Amino acid sequence: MANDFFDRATISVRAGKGGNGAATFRREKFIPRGGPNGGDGGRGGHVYLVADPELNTLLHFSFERKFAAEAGGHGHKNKMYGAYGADLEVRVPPGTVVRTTIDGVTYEVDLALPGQRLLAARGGKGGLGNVHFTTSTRQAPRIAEYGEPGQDLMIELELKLIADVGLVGFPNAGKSTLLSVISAAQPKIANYPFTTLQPNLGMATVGDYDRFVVADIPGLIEGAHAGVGLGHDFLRHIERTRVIIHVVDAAGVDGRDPLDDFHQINAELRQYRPELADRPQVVALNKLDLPEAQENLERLRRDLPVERADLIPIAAATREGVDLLMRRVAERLRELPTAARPPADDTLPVLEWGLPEVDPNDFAIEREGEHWRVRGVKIERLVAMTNFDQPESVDRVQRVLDAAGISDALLKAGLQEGDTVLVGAQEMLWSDAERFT
Ligand SMILES: Nc1nc2c(ncn2[C@@H]2O[C@H](COP(=O)(O)OP(=O)(O)OP(=O)(O)O)[C@@H](O)[C@H]2O)c(=O)[nH]1
Ligand SMILES: [Mg+2]
Repeated sequence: MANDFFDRATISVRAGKGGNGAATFRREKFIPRGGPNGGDGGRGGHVYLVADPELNTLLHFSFERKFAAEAGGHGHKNKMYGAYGADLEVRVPPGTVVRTTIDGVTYEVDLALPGQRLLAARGGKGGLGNVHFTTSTRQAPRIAEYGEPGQDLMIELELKLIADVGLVGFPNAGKSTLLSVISAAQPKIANYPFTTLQPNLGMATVGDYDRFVVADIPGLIEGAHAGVGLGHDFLRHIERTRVIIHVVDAAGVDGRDPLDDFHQINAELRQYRPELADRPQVVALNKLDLPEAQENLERLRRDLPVERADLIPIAAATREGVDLLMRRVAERLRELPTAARPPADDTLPVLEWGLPEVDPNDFAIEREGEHWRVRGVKIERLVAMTNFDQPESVDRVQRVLDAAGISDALLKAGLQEGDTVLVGAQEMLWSDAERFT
């Protein structure tokens, strides 16, 4: 929609991988191999997105787009756990809508309130050390898990900008021309009234620090408050602006008197909503390049009920006076008490993407070209954490596949000697004699 103006960014977030579990053994005198004592790996760091009231744009993401949390530390001998990977917080302005796509489904979360947090990417679990794998028949397990990979997602951020400054005036006064010279916006400009049919927004920059969003709305005419012309629909777009630039055609090109124009527009604003007429106004006396405007200037300065500092002659078409106008607007914006920003509330519950609940034991078997693919939360995690160089770990996967009914389901589906089964990124070869290798 033409009246929406968004700041957008796409970032990638990667949570930390879990640390690997250790497969170590106690050293004892005279015993070449003591009991297993390998500790677990630590969990990888999560990535959170946090709504920070100090921010109001997504501009900082043009400099940095990739975010990765720390990996968990590996487990050590003597049952020492690996350290947790540090979590990472990525700051966004309140009001940012964030989206990601997981397994073909798009999820959306609105970080509306200051302090709201989204667990955007979950850190991987630490791998188990070999202390967990002793059984009565297996005293010296050479099994330790790898850490689980962290979640890795592309996230789209979208922030709806609200105009700080509204341009009002009669049709043809030069509002769109002004917007086109103070921002990158390219609104249609033409020498007839009602050129602008939809509000346009642009980001204006003044000096090094002041940036604000300016809305150019369709021209107002007498009766706009009551629905005449196009202006009425769009008056609501200036309701939330903090400063109004009132553009007056000082040359009276269309045969009206600029002083009347000024009073009429303010009367429309007042009738639509009295507060609008009281909003800080900077008046741009436009088309100063025309002799008629020069002639009117002295009278307008004398008769307009506007303070001298807020009455600025310009020629939008040649940019004359435009810098001065914008500096004054920036000044007025700064004078206003910034709407007290609610402080960040850190007691809000942490949001999640809201993925559907699934039974981790559920699995599904699909064909993938020549191969078979097994999907399932638990089996995929197990395989991702398995060190296939350890024969005992491979045995363990086989046992889980059998116990979970996955082997039977594969055989029933037609699995044959020599077929390849894919689980996550792992390829396994089925051999009837050894089962998986
Ligand atoms: N001479 C002169 N003409 C100008 C100046 N600024 C705008 N114009 C002309 O005035 C006409 C109207 O300009 P727009 O910017 O389209 O006016 P608008 O206020 O957006 O008009 P609507 O969208 O119809 O409400 C165009 O022909 C512009 O070229 C100026 O500083 N000097
Ligand atoms: Mg216009």
